[in-house]
Amino acid sequence: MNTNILNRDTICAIATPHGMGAIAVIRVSGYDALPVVGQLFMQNGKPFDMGKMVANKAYYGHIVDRDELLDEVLVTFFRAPHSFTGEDSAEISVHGSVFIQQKLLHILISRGCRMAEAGEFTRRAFVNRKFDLAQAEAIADLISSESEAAHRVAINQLKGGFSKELQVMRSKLLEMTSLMELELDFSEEDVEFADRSQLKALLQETLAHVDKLKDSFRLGNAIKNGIPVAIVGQTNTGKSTLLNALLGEDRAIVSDIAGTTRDTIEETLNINGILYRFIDTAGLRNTDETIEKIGIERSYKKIQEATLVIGMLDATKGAENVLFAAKEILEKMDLEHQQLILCINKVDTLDDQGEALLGQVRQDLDNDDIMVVCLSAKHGFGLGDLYSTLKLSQPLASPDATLVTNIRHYEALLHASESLKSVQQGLEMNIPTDLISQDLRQALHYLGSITGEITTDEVLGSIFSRFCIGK
Ligand SMILES: Nc1nc2c(ncn2[C@@H]2O[C@H](COP(=O)(O)OP(=O)(O)OP(=O)(O)O)[C@@H](O)[C@H]2O)c(=O)[nH]1
Ligand SMILES: [Mg+2]
Repeated sequence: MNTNILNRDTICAIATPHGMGAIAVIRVSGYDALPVVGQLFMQNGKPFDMGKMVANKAYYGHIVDRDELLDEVLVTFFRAPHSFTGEDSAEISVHGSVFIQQKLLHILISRGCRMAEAGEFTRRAFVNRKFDLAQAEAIADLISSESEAAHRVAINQLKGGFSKELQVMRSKLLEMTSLMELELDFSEEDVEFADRSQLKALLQETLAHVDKLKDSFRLGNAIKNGIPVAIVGQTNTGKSTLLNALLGEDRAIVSDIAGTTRDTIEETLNINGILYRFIDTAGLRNTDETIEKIGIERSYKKIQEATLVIGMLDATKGAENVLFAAKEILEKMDLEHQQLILCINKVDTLDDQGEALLGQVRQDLDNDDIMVVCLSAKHGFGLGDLYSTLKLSQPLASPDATLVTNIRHYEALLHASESLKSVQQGLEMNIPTDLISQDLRQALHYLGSITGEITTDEVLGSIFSRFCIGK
């Protein structure tokens, strides 16, 4: 039985990556999924008996259309509501020829199915309450996760931890709002059902929680897309050499001509399960050259956007220059939100004075939050120290902490936070209950929009259109 009576279309799509593979999986879901696939499926030369079909079991057989054998396949049938979409569905594993995949789609369409739209399987699952919107988005994140950390964040969201936190907050606020709105019905009588001091305490607690989730976006987003690490410093300090050494390939041009790198170069690298986005930048110096100036502006912007900054210093320039250059980078940073790793590069040229220089820099900066390492990017010396320092400085939250990774969620939390602040102010200023309850309703609306308790077709359309076809 189909649980979603509003949508009786049966949809089909290739669920595996496009192109040739060992096998490919075609998904069919909707009202006629079982009879349509059942009619094409044969076992031992006989039509498959759908009356005896056991759900969730893989059957070996053949797809035959009008007496023509298409392929040897495995078919799994699912009965609503026990399927991914919550509808009757089938998954057909065929050999991964592009021809077979396309032909099977054509056959399914000729028998009344239609091609699924992007994200339609997941959208149907959401409509059939298999999971909420935040969990549906977590599936997309899970599929695209490129590192252990991104995977962990997505799987936590899929398990529903984030949704549960939001639900608890919403139900407490909803209870308060209902009590306040009840007062409006008795406005003549000047009664107070919602205890104001209790409401203030609840607001404080909820606002702190919302703000914590909102602030986790910076880290959540960095984990999902790679922690941005800007490699900055004066010209010729060895920034591009370091990028190449980290990547193990000649990605950026290296030369002893100052001002070699004009534009930023970004590459991602997975180090011990964490995805980093290393950004090589144009060297900082005073110049009248127009293009180089634009490049340097970009370098400053990258410093500000980065979670981690690697400040490259040239050991051959002497202690005074090294300290000056370090401070120049520091000035552009916000150490409350960003971390700095200073790399004293080219120590291979220094005989034994590397350690002394290191000590001097540490002493002069007198800041334990700034890490300093000695390096020879050219010869690969000290890279191990840099990896360990990166690991130490990586702004990782505890494994169970909820991290917001989705910009839509972030914006909803931002609005919810603003509405809750208005409620707080309203209470302080004793403004009328109906205005306060309006702000509370706004906050509830924004929190509810994350999990999809409150949503419009337009919002759903824009979310699911970003999924691939077959998801
Ligand atoms: N001796 C020594 N030379 C190095 C080291 N790292 C880089 N160099 C040299 O320093 C010069 C400049 O290196 P780059 O990597 O191009 O420097 P950069 O900081 O990217 O320079 P710009 O792009 O001009 O800002 C090259 O000749 C490198 O070979 C090192 O660890 N030791
Ligand atoms: Mg360079």
